[in-house]
Amino acid sequence: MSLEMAKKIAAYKAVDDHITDNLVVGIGSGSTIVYGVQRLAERVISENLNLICIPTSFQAKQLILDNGLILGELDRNPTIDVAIDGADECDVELNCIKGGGGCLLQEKIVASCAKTLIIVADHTKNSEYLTEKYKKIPIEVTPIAYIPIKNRIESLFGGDLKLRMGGSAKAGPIVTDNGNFILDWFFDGSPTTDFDGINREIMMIPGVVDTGLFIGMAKKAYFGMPDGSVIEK
Ligand code: ABF
Repeated sequence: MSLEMAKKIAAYKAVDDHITDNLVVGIGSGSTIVYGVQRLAERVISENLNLICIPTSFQAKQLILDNGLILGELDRNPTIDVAIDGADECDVELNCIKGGGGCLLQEKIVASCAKTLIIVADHTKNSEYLTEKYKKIPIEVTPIAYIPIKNRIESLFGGDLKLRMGGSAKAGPIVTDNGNFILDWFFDGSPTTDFDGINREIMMIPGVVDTGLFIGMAKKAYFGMPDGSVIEK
């Protein structure tokens, strides 16, 4: 089974397990959630569901509009019933690394407003511990502070932080939907690394807007497997 199909079966199962009528739904970013939104649109039509969808990025907003779903916003819907989002890596305790697509801040805000956060991914995201497979932790920072933040984290925890640049050679740094930079922290953890403590310390550094460490936030994860099955944890 292709990786795309693995993403699709995970997303479809999560939507079918958690979406009912009259819900406010957080819509994540990335490629797996595209299938989740497709399934939401199918069910809105077939079951005449009333859903309000809250985006986690410009991409998510376009996905909601392109699929004919009702676009909501946190101003009107500060409490979200269920958020469905992708991840770059998910460990045995459902802690995640997110932000590979640079949308981590709004993803974390939406996740924090949700009663339930559901992760949907293909099997390559399923790990024993964070950084087992996905070696970089995105950190969104205020542009003026990226060097002092880089220096501080490297001296506190080691590893190497790199400013995320645009696609072409001449491109400058990536600028997020919120006007910030992303530092990718290349860090090798272990099963015993205290990512919760590390996250709290990094969040205290002036200029750090947020991190891609989603610790203790997800309630359930669905992984599409190569054999066509979906494992849940
Ligand atoms: C988003 O989903 C990001 O946090 C993460 O980088 C991405 C994973 O992308 P994909 O679903 O394409 O694997 O939520």
